[in-house]
Amino acid sequence: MEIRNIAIIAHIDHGKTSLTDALMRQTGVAQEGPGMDSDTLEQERGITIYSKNTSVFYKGTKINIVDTPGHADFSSEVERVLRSIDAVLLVVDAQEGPMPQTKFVLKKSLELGLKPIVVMNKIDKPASRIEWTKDEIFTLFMELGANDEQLDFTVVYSIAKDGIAKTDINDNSEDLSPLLDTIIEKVPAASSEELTQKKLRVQPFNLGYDNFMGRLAISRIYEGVIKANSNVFVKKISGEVTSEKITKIFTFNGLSKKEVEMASAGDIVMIAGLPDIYIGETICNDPSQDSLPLINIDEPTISLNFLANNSPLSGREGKFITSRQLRERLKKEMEVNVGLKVDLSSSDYFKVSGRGEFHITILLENMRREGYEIQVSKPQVILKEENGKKLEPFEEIITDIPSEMTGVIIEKISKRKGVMKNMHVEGNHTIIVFEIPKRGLLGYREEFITSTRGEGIICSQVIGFKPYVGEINHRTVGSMISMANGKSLGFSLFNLQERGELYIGPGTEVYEGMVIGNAAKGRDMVVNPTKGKELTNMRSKGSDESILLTPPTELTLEKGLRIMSDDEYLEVTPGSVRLRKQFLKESDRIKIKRGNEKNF
Ligand SMILES: Nc1nc2c(ncn2[C@@H]2O[C@H](COP(=O)(O)OP(=O)(O)OP(=O)(O)O)[C@@H](O)[C@H]2O)c(=O)[nH]1
Ligand SMILES: [Mg+2]
Repeated sequence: MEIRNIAIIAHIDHGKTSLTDALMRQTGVAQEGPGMDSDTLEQERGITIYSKNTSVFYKGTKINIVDTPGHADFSSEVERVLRSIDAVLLVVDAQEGPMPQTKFVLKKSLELGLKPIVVMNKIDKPASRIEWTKDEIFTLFMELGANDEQLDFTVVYSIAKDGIAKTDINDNSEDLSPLLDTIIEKVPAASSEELTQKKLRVQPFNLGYDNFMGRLAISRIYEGVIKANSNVFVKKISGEVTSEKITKIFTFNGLSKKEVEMASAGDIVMIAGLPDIYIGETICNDPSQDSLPLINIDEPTISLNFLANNSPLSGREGKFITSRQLRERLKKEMEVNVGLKVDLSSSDYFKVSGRGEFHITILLENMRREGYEIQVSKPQVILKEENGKKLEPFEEIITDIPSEMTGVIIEKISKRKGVMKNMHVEGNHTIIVFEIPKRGLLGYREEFITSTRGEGIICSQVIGFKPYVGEINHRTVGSMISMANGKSLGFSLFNLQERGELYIGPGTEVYEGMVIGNAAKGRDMVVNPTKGKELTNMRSKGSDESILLTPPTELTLEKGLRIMSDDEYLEVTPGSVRLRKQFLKESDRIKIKRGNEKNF
């Protein structure tokens, strides 16, 4: 059978998964109902977190499709996928036009010599700007140095959510056939008799895990035929060659996988039986064969410590609370979470490094749902040293804001060492591009949303390491810390709410050293949220019932990671997210601070 291998890439939310789901429905491999975003967190958040494979069949051809995540923290995953397919569908929202992620994934595709098919999606949106979007896409191709062949890209228009595509905007179309026909026509065939005749060469580009089968390698067969229960050699990245046995092979079929006895050159398969296999290694028949070119895996950019929860409230909600259980869980995570690194060398804390705050948030959310209790330290940006020079990761950010806010935003971003690269006005909006050290950006999103009153859009993308720009100090609030154990009372919260933003409401269990809010004055303050009104025999006016409390700010995982300060932990349990000081007693904190000053 003929095979085509494609990946669907785009900025977040431009419609990749809707398109993949619609392609599966039209070709009959999936019904209405849950589609590719099958993970619980994906469904709740409405975004793709993990890249996933599927295959559809059309006019006697098998089309292997990889649906990729759009969020910037998972972009390194996209890069790996691009190495293993032959063409990309670049989905672009017909109203928004190209966005930062569009630029990033297109750049990677062009560098790899891929010829994108542009799918202009959401043409049903009343505010869609088809001609404008087309021009913007063309400009972007030019800017990114596309060659003549790449510049001559095909555009297909679509309404992915309704399963409709057309090659001419004025065509009438009821389904996705125009897109499927374009794929068959434009994407090079992956399989051929000649390739199948060659000796086996297979390369994994993604990993999976199954409790019974162990590690799974999602791989492209470049040459030859792979068979279940066969002996193979694995050429490792280190240059070492190991002898292994493949136990099972699966091909993709809609949302499910099909076990097969063999598969041949051009296809994408999932392989079981190789417990130590890793992305970019070469699986072959004969150790003298050449390895396939390596696949780069992007380095993590932030790190933080995970430790067992030792707060006074630990163990109330979780099933797994010891360091040993934490270690086992993190070890398991490393099986599949390719962008993640965990240092297990210490026995009581584990340094976890990842691609961004969101990458870490997803791991924490999964763990708390499984019943873990964890404490984490503040995420720190990972610095690098090259030729004696200190380097740090930089991001490009694009902000789209109402024009009257331009001054405020530029000022705030400059304080965080952001440098303006480009600015243009569109109607009553201004679009500004900055380059900023990732350190400066940490925690900025919350502030951006507040300062634009939710009307601004901000997107970012890591662009690489650049020289360290010196200290950045932008924390403007302190923490409001409880001095007491007990339940918070409305009366005391009423008095405290004027001095900062509270994270708790009345009747919340608190402990000494727990952070219950921020302190607007900029310095930490220790307060007693459990203090009731002094009792007198007299009944006065203004009793507790008439107290008006501002609703507290809910502390989510994301928010907690962003706003916490260096000497705090975020306490994460199945039912709660709390902030606390690492040293719960004020006297200890003072001692530590004095000690630090002495050492200085
Ligand atoms: N109006 C309109 N909305 C669409 C269309 N296609 C998708 N959407 C909506 O756009 C939103 C995002 O769609 P997804 O398919 O999840 O986008 P995605 O690119 O996979 O998103 P990530 O994987 O998170 O990057 C959903 O609410 C869809 O219903 C379309 O053709 N028209
Ligand atoms: Mg998606």
